Amino acid sequence: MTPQDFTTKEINTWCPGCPNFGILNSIKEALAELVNEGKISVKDTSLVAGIGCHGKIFDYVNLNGFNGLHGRVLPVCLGIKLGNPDLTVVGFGGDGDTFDEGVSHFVHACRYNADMTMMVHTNQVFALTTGQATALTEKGFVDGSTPLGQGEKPINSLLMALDLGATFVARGYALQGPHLKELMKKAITHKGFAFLDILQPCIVYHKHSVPYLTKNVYKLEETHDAGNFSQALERVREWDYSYEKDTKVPIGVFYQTERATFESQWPQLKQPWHTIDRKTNWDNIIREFK
Ligand SMILES: Cc1ncc(C[n+]2csc(CCOP(=O)(O)OP(=O)(O)O)c2C)c(N)n1
Ligand code: SF4
Repeated sequence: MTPQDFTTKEINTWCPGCPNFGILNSIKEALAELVNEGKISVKDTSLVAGIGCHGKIFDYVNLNGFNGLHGRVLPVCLGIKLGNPDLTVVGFGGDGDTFDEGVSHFVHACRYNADMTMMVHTNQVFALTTGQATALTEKGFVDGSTPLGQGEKPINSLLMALDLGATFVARGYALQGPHLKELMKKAITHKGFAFLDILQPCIVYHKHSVPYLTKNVYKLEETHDAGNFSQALERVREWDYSYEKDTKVPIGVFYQTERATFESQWPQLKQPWHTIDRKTNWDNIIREFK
């Protein structure tokens, strides 16, 4: 397979130059490579997206799935996983989608450790609705809905995920495609809940993050042990999603571990019931409605 095999006929309506294009390219490359390596199959892979600029990725990747409600990516992913644990499930959310409307789902997804992946397009604004502050926007950010400046500190989503028990915690940068593709492959093949934060600066409503990130992003790989939880905590604290100081911003896999998945602990799912070829008994159904 090639990345082009995942292209759809939909007209792309992202702003020209939006880093979401980088995410789109990387996911198509990651999926093609995983299929070619025999690690996933197209038929058994499901894509879920939320509502927002990020959510349009649903239209641009040729995979089955579900474009859900704002903030509800994770419950849909979990429903798919419980319906058929053999499927590979990949969710895409915005930072508003995931950490405002959908924050409770994120909390429990980290705790449950179902075998699925959540990729968050972190642009630190509600971009589709013209740039209001999200839970990840830096303090002091001014826009039409916060004319006096955003009052609260942003959530550090990686720190939150670690504390809540996510078994794979990583961050990529939409403008570093090859590195992001590798992170996506690792996240998708991880057994358990994988959280991949993707820095995706919105070049319309949060454009100051582009030069900042381009200057400060660096790769963790050489100096970091992803099996060490204390080290992971230290590294995710290096940048707090704010822009006051010229702080380095690490990307890469911060933490990876193994523990029992949510679905492996459900006795009902130990029987391969979802593979049974069930026949519809129309007579019974009609009788019920008569
Ligand atoms: C429950 C609900 N609240 C609000 C909206 C309006 N809404 C649609 S898209 C959007 C912003 C999405 O922002 P984010 O999730 O950060 O994604 P981005 O557009 O930045 O990719 C909002 C607030 C909605 N559709 N549903
Ligand atoms: S508004 Fe921002 S996030 Fe949305 S498509 Fe345009 S540049 Fe991308």
